[in-house]
Amino acid sequence: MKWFDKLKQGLEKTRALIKRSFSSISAEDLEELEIALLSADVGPKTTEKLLEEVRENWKLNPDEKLSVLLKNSITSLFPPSFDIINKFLQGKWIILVIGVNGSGKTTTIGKLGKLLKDRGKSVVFVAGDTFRAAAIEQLEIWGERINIPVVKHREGADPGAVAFDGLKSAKARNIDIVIVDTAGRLHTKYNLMEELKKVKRVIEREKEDYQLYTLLVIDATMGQNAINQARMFNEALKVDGIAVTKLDGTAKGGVVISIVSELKLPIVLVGVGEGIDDMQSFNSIEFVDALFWEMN
Ligand SMILES: Nc1nc2c(ncn2[C@@H]2O[C@H](COP(=O)(O)OP(=O)(O)OP(=O)(O)O)[C@@H](O)[C@H]2O)c(=O)[nH]1
Ligand SMILES: [Mg+2]
Repeated sequence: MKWFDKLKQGLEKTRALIKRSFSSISAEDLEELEIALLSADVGPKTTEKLLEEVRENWKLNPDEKLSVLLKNSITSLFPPSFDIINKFLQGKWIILVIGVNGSGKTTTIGKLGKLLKDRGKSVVFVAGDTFRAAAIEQLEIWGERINIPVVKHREGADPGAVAFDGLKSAKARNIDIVIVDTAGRLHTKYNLMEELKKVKRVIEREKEDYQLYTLLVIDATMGQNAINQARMFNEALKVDGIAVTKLDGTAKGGVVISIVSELKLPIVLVGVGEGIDDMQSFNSIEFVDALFWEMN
């Protein structure tokens, strides 16, 4: 299936929610639309902002369709898109992948590794999740599938030490891209953040001519909880960009709009399935087109 079709299919439920609200609506009464946006997890703040803008623009363009007005307002929330893969093709990068357990970190690493390898980059994976049983093996399975080496220690080892070794081995072999997996759960959130900060410090200290990119992985099905997670990780670790996973099959696709509008963090990758080719760079025009597909 073509990428845009996958994205369209993934957004089907979110789209249906929004579409239904357009059936009987007047400029004064946008209540249905408000409910639809909230149900799609656009979030109260962003919903209010969008409704206000739609109302204003409707006054100026009373003949315009509501769906067009909403589409324009949503489009204007996104900063201009750029292709993160192109960015990673320039120079050397260490990509530190963080997020709560089950959000899709390891899967994202496999997919991203493949995208970069297909573009001619040399890649190494670093098994920094030494906490969860079988996490190392899971990363190794991805590595074997796409022929990417994995630097690992044994379960329970210090993730900072694994990151150190991963970098050392990448430098020695002149590898372009180092992708570091991390744990999503420790005994407490505090422990998790402290451990991740430590890993980040090791990387900062040892990176030499590599640039560090902190990629936060967010599960779209978490809806508005995802916003709180993103805020928490960003405060502790300063996130550079977000990968949104599991956009397939959820009606909470509006969370993408909410993240961009409320956190001012760029969404750079979007996952719409468990398969290796089910992830691409995020493009806001494409996202909005898929969200409003056949609505006009
Ligand atoms: N449907 C769907 N499933 C996904 C997507 N991305 C990841 N998954 C699934 O989500 C589950 C968790 O993914 P992992 O990559 O293991 O998540 P993780 O963040 O590494 O989890 P921990 O290692 O436990 O912290 C797996 O079953 C994946 O196949 C996606 O875009 N769509
Ligand atoms: Mg994992």
